[in-house]
Amino acid sequence: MKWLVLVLVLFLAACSQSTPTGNVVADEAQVVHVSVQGANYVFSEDSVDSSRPVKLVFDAAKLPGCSRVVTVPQYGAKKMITPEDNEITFEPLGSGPVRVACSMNMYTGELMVR
Ligand SMILES: [Cu+2]
Repeated sequence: MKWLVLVLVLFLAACSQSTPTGNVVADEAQVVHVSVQGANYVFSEDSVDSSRPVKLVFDAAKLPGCSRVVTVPQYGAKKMITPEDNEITFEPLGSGPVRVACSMNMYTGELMVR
């Protein structure tokens, strides 16, 4: 009888492991690191996928002057980047370039969404 219980327990354990626990991977944000070179925002990825959220992580130490005041106009985002608060997350509404600019439009960049 004991072996039957053991088999049952192992069977149930195997079942619970193969049961999906939610679409975690699909909802996981794509992390893109952002710094400034010259007058441009430079992204660590050439492009991102339109099906998942995008998390822009700014390197606060590499944002000169007003490039710290970042806007993502298409997604209504504006943030003063600090070392403690350096992320902007958005969910792509479709494919195409997403513009990133400082609030005065001196520093600009485009991240391609595919
Ligand atoms: Cu500016």
